[in-house]
Amino acid sequence: MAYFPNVDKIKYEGTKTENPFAFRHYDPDEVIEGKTMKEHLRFAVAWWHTLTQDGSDPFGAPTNIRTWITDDPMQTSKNRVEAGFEFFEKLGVEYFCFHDVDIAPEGDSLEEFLANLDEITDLIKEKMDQTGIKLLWNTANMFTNPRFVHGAASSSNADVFAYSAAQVKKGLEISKKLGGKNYVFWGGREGYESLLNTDLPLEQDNIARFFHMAVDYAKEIKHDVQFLIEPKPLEPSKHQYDYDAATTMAFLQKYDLTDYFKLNLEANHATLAGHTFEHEITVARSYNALGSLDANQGDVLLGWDTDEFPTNIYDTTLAMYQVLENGGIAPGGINFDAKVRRSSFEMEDLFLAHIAGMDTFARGLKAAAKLKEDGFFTKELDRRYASYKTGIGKAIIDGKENLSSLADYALEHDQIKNQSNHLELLKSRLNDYLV
Ligand code: XUL
Ligand code: CO
Repeated sequence: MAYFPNVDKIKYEGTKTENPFAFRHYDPDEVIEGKTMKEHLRFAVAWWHTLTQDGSDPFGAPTNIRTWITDDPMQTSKNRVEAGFEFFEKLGVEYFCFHDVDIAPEGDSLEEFLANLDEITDLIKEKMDQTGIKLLWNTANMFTNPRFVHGAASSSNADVFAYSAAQVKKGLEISKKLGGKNYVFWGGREGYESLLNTDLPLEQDNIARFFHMAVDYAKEIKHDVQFLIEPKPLEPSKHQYDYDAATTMAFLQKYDLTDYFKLNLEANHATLAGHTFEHEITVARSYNALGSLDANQGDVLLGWDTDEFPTNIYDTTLAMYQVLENGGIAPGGINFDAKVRRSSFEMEDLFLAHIAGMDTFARGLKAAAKLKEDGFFTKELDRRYASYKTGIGKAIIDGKENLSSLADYALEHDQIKNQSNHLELLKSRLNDYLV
């Protein structure tokens, strides 16, 4: 049975097309900088937003029409596998991502949950083998169930730590079974509500212990997977420990985890942390820790994680510029951690939303490649930092100076001349690339 009988395989038709079910900018086979767009972008669909999200919000009931929902949770999960693969294939997306609870019902016990996961992942594996569609990453949902009220690995209750371990153990086994490329940790409840009753050092030590156990288990089962942490400053916790890229890198360094972990950066999380997406990507790159991207966007008028589909080409251009400079994002990808608006409730809206996001990233990629080809940013950086190429600047970089030698130099060069940045000119020229 087809869940999207009115939608055919989405094709690239160019900007002249009137067909809403077509790509206008994303041509999977177009070669840019020696790689096809498909290879550059490595798009993934998020199971939770596309297959399980119902359109409810804190003030309103579900709105989404989803024909896979039945009264039997296990049947619904099976239908979602069917619908999901039809959707991925028609959209032409090569990867998908999920939390354990997205794909299978939790049932009444951990044992039942694990058995349900086995049954559903068998089905998923069959579909993967038939279609060639791959798992970009999976993760454990350790934030929705009431047992995580005080956290998961950071919980004050050691039984919850143990339960979380069981979930991640299974998650890694599933990752191996399905050939997952990455394994994600997003610590929605790994933070605190009040410092008055929180042992912050113990909680962080425990999270690190937990991560080391995950690394050890992946080695034990011989699963070579890239671990990723997804930073977010708040929501649902008031303060989350993995606040942003820089905070998370300090944590990874402190606990000796940088060999195993990189970052999965999400645009809307950057906004919540008071950063731009490209700031987070740039910080990660400076640590050689750019792992993967969760593509979405927030709303400047709303202060929460709205997870909208990305449609802002300025942001995707700057993000893709960093990805190109990084030499690509593999084994990571660009996962649409984005949900259709509550008012876009038809099944077909799922296609329209992903097409919008994919076209927006394709435009970003094309603009970024042109910026790179023209040396737009490198010329500007060369100009701005020219003082470090020769003379005293070069001597500083070469490690030939110290405070005394520099003080002697400064005494003779204290009439300092700075140059204007002409930043408005730069921004205006940048706009010429966003066509
Ligand atoms: C929450 C969020 C998660 C992670 C995976 O804001 O982004 O969906 O991507 O747990
Ligand atoms: Co995310």
